[in-house]
Amino acid sequence: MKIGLVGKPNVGKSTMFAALTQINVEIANYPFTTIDPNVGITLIRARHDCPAKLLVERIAESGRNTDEIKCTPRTGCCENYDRYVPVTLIDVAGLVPGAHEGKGRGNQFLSDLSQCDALIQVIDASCTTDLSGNPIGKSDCDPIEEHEFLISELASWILGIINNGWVRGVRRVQSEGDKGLINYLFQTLTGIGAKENQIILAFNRFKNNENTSTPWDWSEEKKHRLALELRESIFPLYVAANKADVADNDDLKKLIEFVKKKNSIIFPTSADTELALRRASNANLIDYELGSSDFTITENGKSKLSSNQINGLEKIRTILLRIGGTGFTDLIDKIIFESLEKIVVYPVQDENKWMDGEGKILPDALLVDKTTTAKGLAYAVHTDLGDGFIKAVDCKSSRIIGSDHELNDGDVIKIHSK
Ligand SMILES: Nc1nc2c(ncn2[C@@H]2O[C@H](COP(=O)(O)OP(=O)(O)O)[C@@H](O)[C@H]2O)c(=O)[nH]1
Ligand SMILES: [Mg+2]
Repeated sequence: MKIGLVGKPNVGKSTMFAALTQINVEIANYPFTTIDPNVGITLIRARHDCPAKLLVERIAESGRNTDEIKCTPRTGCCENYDRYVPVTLIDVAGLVPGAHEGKGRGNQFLSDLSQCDALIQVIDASCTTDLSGNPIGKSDCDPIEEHEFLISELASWILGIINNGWVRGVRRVQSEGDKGLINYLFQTLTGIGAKENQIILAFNRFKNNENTSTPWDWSEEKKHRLALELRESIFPLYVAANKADVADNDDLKKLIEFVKKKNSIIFPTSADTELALRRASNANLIDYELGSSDFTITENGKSKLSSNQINGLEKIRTILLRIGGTGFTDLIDKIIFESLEKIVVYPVQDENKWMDGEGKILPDALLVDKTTTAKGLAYAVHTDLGDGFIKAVDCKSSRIIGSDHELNDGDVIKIHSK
């Protein structure tokens, strides 16, 4: 699962990236935080207790000792049965007007973008920069325009790709009908990560309002409308209304209403604030729970912080209370679990002890689509496991489940395979 942070320069993408890829849940053995200067891992909390809790309860009920029963996540981590799973973040710098024609860091920008499953547009809701990111002082800029500009830029990029060879490519509609067009789109867009079902969804939405015959005669405007639908399917776009700490409330409200009307997700955010809080938390100066709208200064903090630093933190507290938290935890949680409809499931090798072959308890927590079947999970773990699939066991209920059984959030699954 990869989420790209996009937006014009100076809106706070890198600050947000730095804040979210700092792993600030208490763990010793997390293998990596940053893979690349602009690729990192953030952790999101599953919406259920780690199944280790149930395991401990069952073992305790049977009168056995539970001291050694702790989950051992291979990736992510677990704290007090809050299970955190990794999501990759990419700081996709370089969006400027004309990026789709290669302006700015145009081509690098587009290849970074191709890897993403979803995008968060970071918008400067405080309106202190122009469309190219130059500081302009507080002005009557329009964050909605900024949002629409990105949507149009992304569609132009997609249009550029499908237009290359269009007339010859869509000829197959003569013999194959709509299917020919869908195949053509899939073939040209697979390079930017498009899946066939995404293309079919986009095409069907387009077809609701448009005549899809004789595509070789379509105007550029009509193809652009198709590109807009394709963009929406392939790169769902969400919004962080950043610099909310200094934004004008009316501007913020307008933007939020606009984005919500399009059924997308938006939260007011403050990347600066989140970064400061996570750094202070990592240094054990404050106790800050992700997503919270307050924090406490630790004993260590009280002894180490200067009065200036304490004042700084109190200012941050005022901001936090006013904007109701920094917004990021809610934003990413809603994107992953509501909009993209992901669930977290736990494949194990031992259906009674919920261990892998090395005795690790609940080592893997996988983020998969909520329509994932038992066999689909087998494939997600390993192709061989999928190819040799015989049956699976729902370890919580000990019931045998077949290949087409759809999994639920929090399931612990043992796969039997040849
Ligand atoms: N007031 C305020 N400033 C912010 C916030 N997030 C980032 N900034 C500032 O905005 C400027 C640009 O941030 P940066 O992350 O480099 O933007 P990028 O070009 O989009 O990567 C820096 O001076 C940041 O400190 C925020 O939430 N509030
Ligand atoms: Mg940057």
